[in-house]
Amino acid sequence: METSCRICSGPVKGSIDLGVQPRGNAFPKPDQLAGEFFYPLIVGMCDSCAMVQLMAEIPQEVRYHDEYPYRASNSTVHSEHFAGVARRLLRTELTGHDPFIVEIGCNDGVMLATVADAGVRHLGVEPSQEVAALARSKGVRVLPRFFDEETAGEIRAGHGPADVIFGANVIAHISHLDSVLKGAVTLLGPNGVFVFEEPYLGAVVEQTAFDLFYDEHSFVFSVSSIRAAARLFGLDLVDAEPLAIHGGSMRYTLAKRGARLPTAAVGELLASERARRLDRPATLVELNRRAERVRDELTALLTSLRADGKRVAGYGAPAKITTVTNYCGIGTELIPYVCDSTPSKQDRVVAGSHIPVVAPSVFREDRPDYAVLFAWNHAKEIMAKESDFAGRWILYIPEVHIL
Ligand code: DWN
Ligand code: ZN
Repeated sequence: METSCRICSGPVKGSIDLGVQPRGNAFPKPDQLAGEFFYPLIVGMCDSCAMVQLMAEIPQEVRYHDEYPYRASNSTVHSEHFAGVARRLLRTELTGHDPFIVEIGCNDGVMLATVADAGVRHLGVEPSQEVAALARSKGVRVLPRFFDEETAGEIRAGHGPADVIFGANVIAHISHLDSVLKGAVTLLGPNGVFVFEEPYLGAVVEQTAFDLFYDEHSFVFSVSSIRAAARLFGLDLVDAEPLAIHGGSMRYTLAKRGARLPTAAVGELLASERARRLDRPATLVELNRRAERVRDELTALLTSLRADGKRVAGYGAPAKITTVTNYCGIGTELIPYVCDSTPSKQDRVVAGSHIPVVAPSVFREDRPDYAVLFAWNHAKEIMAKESDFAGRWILYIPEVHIL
């Protein structure tokens, strides 16, 4: 299978095949299972610009509807992280006269609430109504739209140039990334910055985190691919900063061409990516092999636990659970339920594998022998919260192991 790169039109060959998959965050109600949407989850890297991307294109209106269930404030660690991001931007970039920040995909206002509290001019651009309402309840101004070049022009006309455009775990979702980059050029003031943080290809490869691939992640970025994309649209990559969040992310800072000098970190990370062959499609082919091994070992472990009469539950219903359970063919016969603290996911099922999502109280009362930690990027927070759990944790990242 071969397609053209969404960024530079270069050739992209499929290297990772995770089978036929539903949408990661669909979480249908048990009576909504007829006619579920499925697509082939194949991932490739562009031969020319090294951008890692899904081969299929799923319309964004299907993915980010009004009932989009993810709540960024659900984790204490995440809430603290984003309040910290806001404080830092207020200290470093939003210091001039009447500064202005735009956040693409502000979700429930986890970052902009701190900016609003500081009385700084801001605008969240968020098409999903339920999360937008939560952001508004925290005093955040929200424009209910998708961000693209046209929206950027309208915001500039109505509010003036932005000092900062921010996005977290959203820019890699947008298949029309070219329009977002053009929009950034339109909206930013001469010394403005476009800052975004997204799961990092280096972390995905290092940890065999194949479950980071699902419909919402149109791309998985690297420093090399973002530098190339920025250049194509009149921007420079001027900083890159590794982050621990979401199992390993990278924060990228883009500025208008020639406006700022790149930090030393950019060159260092580019060299490290070349050494780790993160710009080579063969690296994805190798990742595919390791994903197959995890799939085989996880299903073998769960099958043998079932044969031994052990009771196994799932913990956390992140979007990632959809990829893992559908790729591995894990259904309710191996994992009868999964618990998650997000009310909008409870009493629903994981798309495709149809594992019911219940409240954590059900898990605590049930006291299973084993729990598969699907929200593995929140391991520390969850294990501390569930310190009374007497069973054992099963992890499958970076490889299948029991704690
Ligand atoms: O890009 C995206 C990322 C980065 O965030 C999105 N497309 C959606 C989302 O992905 P995810 O669903 O994989 O995110 P999380 O943060 O890994 O999801 C964790 C899940 O675990 C949530 O459903 C909440 C749940 N949870 C829980 O039940 N108890 C989390 C914590 C910390 C807990 O204590
Ligand atoms: Zn390309």
